[in-house]
Amino acid sequence: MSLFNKSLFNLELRGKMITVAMGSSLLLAGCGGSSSDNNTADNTEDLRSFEISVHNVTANQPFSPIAVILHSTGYQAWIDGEAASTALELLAEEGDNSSLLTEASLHDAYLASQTGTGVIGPGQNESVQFEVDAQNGVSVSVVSMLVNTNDAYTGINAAALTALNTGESMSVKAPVWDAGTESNTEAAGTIPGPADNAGEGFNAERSDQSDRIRFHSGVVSSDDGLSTSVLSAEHRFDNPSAMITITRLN
Ligand SMILES: [Ca+2]
Ligand SMILES: [Ca+2]
Repeated sequence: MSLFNKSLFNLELRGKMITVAMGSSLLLAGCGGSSSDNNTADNTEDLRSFEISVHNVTANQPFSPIAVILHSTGYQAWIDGEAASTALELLAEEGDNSSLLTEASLHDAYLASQTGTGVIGPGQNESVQFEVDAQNGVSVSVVSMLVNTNDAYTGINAAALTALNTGESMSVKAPVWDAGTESNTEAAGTIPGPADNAGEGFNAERSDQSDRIRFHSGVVSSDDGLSTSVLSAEHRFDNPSAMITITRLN
């Protein structure tokens, strides 16, 4: 089992655990005897439900299982131009979202999170739904690796959803980011996706010269003169790599 496949296996287990935990939370909310129509002094909840749908629009860059986090103001999965956290490095190099989700769950601004159920292939999409208490505001962050790269990822960084009315949607064209933690060699043995069978995922050494998050400059590929690249023209990408649609359900 390659590192990537092993990560997916662990993620699927984790996904089930998170789903159970969320279900329990919703059940407890329902048993409290209050509803959004009950304007008692004690009822300060502002329950809102959202659907987040991630559509892969690349030619041949499968997405690792998505990490989707709902939170109030203050949480950021990354900061442009600054060094990636180790949790983001793990996701961007190996597609393993477990540390990022754990870190988010410990943040004061955390509301809820889910992992995707598996890889989202080119042309495919996956949707997840949430119900959260939005009384302190609600934003969404989404992170997923482009697995036929060294350390590229896509997503949304703390997009505010508070102004969305019931039934309204917003769409985000998500660009590709370079985590800045691994050099973009495209070389055999360095890429966890299917373009490089059994390539290495996470390596704690920060071999990228910059060690800062920035827009990804794209892959070169063997078709464009990088003879040591395991990638070909079909692995190129241009922005956006994902269309992410958020709908407020109620
Ligand atoms: Ca890089
Ligand atoms: Ca590294």
